[in-house]
Amino acid sequence: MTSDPQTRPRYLGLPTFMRLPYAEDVSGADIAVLGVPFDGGVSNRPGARHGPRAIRDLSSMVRKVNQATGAAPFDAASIVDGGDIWTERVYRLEDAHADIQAGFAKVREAGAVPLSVGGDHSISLPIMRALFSGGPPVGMVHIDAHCDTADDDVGSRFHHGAPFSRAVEEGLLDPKRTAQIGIRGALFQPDRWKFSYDAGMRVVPMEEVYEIGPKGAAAIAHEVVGDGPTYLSFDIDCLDPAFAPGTGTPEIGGFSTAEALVLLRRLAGIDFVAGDLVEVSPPFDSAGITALAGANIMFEILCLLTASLAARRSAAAK
Ligand SMILES: [Mn+2]
Repeated sequence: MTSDPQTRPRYLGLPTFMRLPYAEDVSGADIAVLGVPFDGGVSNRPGARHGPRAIRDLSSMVRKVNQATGAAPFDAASIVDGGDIWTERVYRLEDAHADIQAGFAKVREAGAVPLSVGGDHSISLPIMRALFSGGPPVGMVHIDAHCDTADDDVGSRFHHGAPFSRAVEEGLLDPKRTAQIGIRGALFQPDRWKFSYDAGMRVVPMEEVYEIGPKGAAAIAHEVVGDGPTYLSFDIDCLDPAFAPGTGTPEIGGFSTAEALVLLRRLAGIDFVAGDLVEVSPPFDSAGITALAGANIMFEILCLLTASLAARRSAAAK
């Protein structure tokens, strides 16, 4: 965060994510927050391409210190707004994904930890390709109303309901170290998320969360991902539509924002190596409710990424 609002009002100037300095070249930064304004993988209601811009605007509300945990990510790490990773080939899903992958390959090369702001959930696949190809498959805490492990929908295997089946098939994601939390909603087929169960992912349906609470769900996540490198994927539709109306595939009976904060804060200690926040769709939003939730959840994810980075550095120094 570049400026103290006591000397420079928060509404002033061009809105970057959380008023961070903009850096076209992210080398030298510990963490880069990046917009991915692409929603060509949406199965029904579009608009998430406008997510990064709306979240940049509302994120000027975010402050420096996490009152609940004491974390101060902007003091603990060098964090920049790396701008948007975008594609010129927006009309062809696979080509657009290739462009997104190329953009994140540069981020990997620069050595910055990315926090990506979508965009629809299909972007997680090219991001994972760029970050994890050639290495061991990563674990994942995935918070969402949907498992997103479907297969072909109207002729595509790369839509926003399928990134994680593809990521497993491509050896990027370890299903046995994957927890999917908040799953709910009616289905087209009873075995819609068969891939998750067959592959050994730990699916935590919302019904289970009602029983064990967000603390219990976080405990399961810790158990499933263990100590290894882990990706955090947060789909804003995990929240109840009362708290996040601005999304493409809302499902009733979800997390309140307060419960999501409890869940995220309880994930501290996991070795998060990158994260994304997806599916904020401003055209369906009201009064910026969803973008504001997204901006604050980004802040929580930054707190987690910063702590993980510090833990890795102190382990490496020993
Ligand atoms: Mn999703």
